[in-house]
Amino acid sequence: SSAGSVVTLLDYGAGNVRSLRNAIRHLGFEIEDVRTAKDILNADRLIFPGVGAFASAMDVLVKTGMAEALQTYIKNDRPFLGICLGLQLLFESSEENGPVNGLGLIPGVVGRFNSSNGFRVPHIGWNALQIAKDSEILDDIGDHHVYFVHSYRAMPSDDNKIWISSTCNYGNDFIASIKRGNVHAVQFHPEKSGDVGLSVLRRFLHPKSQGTKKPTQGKASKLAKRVIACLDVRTNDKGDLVVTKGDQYDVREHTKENEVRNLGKPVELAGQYYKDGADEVSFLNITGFRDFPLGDLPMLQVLRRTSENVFVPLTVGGGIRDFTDANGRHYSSLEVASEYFRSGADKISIGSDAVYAAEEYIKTKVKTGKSSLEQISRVYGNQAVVVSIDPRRVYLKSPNDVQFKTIRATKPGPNGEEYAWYQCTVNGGREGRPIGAYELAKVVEELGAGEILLNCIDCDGQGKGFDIDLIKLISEAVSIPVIASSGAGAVEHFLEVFMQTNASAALAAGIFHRKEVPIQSVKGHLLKEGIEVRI
Ligand code: 1PR
Repeated sequence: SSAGSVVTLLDYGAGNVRSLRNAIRHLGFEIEDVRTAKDILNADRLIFPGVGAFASAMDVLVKTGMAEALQTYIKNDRPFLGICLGLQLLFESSEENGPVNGLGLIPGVVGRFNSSNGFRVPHIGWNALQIAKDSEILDDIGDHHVYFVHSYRAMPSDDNKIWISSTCNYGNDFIASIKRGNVHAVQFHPEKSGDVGLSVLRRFLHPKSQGTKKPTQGKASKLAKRVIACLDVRTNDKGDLVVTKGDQYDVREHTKENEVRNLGKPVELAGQYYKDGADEVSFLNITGFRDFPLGDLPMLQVLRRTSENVFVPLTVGGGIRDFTDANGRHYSSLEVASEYFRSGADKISIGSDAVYAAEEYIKTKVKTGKSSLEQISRVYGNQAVVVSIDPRRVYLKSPNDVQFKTIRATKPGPNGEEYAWYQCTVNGGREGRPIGAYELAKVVEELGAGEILLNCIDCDGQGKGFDIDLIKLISEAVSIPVIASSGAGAVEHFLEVFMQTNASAALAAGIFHRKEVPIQSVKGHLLKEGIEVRI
């Protein structure tokens, strides 16, 4: 490889760095991995994507001598780009499981977002920046949105002012990027921020050759509402992995052959939705409850191939649980999740196994730390763990008919019932469980979920709109972000869910697969009605 087209990457193996590798390769660069502290000192250009928790990252850096090498490298003003935790580690200390000392290069303490006043934590999603000073790498951003996912942040102060190149507001102003000489760091994820994110990486990799633009001042921005495209994936009867779509979770055609409905190929559709402006893409391996995903390698292949070209966050769910195969080999849920992360997922989503964990916790009131939910969020952080809820509406004559949280139904039931509760199901809606969506949501937040994907079996595939009663109930019950899902049939339904509930994102499948409503029309409509979206 010719000098100048190589970038050194410091990856200590704690999460999904595949997307960053893909983005760097996409921009025509080769990657050299740091193996020892010396490789840091010898780098021409170093990227440090911090993943995982602050304390464990510092631990590795100190033990390997890399902490000292990084301090020297940065003090010598060598070209550096830190991402996310790679920004936070430059500060004096962090409150994350701490206080824990950082590299101490920038004055300040990294603290947790305060989830009061309706600001949900983690901060997940797209925000615009307030540019504080000229910082070559941000020149193309202007008022475009970039993608954040974090619960901790560094705050601006008089002591660190000279480092700050942009801030972002989420409840309070926090530091979105720093620049001093050749040293850059960003709290957002350029590798997950679409084209504008890639331009940040490009400007870091090719300094000066880009021509300088006068950076435009970003507008004051709220967290944008996200529009997510969801791909339900399974093997059809011929053995091909297809994107399918159910009608109240029934994915088979009502023909004599009764075949699995086939709406396209997963990698191609995901790539299309990225181009169309989806803020996120989710894959749900809908038969994961019976087909173990590590046996089902095509799904991992789908993730690997998708992450080569799709530079927005990817979530994958289905089959995350402990498993013993026919030969008696045991796999932990953490191994399944790790394999998904290594293959390019940014978040994993847990359905059935989270229901069992919540039931157990309600019964025993003991956090064992052993559930898939607890283990994965401890290792990868709660921002990486989504719980998918698959409830079914059950009408009641009186709110006292069940021990679960009920709502007064906006539309009465078939026999004039005025109340309803939302019963959780497992195994793709096949089995109802003795727990409500409300109870589940509260418990999984406590057990470490960072986000809730809220489906509704009654509305799924019906195109009549989201279940507003349900989404209101859950989004008011928790302080983590809630993704509204099931039932979108028109652009107005997205507006309705954002106007009437506290949902942070809205997900749809059928209308996008059948090309009835393009993603851009959804966003155009929201924008016109005054809802902030990423364009
Ligand atoms: O239980 O951890 O193995 O996870 C299984 C996952 O697969 C869960 O997230 C569960 O929601 C999902 N799943 C299981 N069976 C089905 C099915 O459809 N038969 N799909 C299924 C869930 C719901 C949404 C759908 C929206 C929007 N699909 O993903 O995309 O309802 O659809 P629409 O816009 O067309 O109305 P585990």
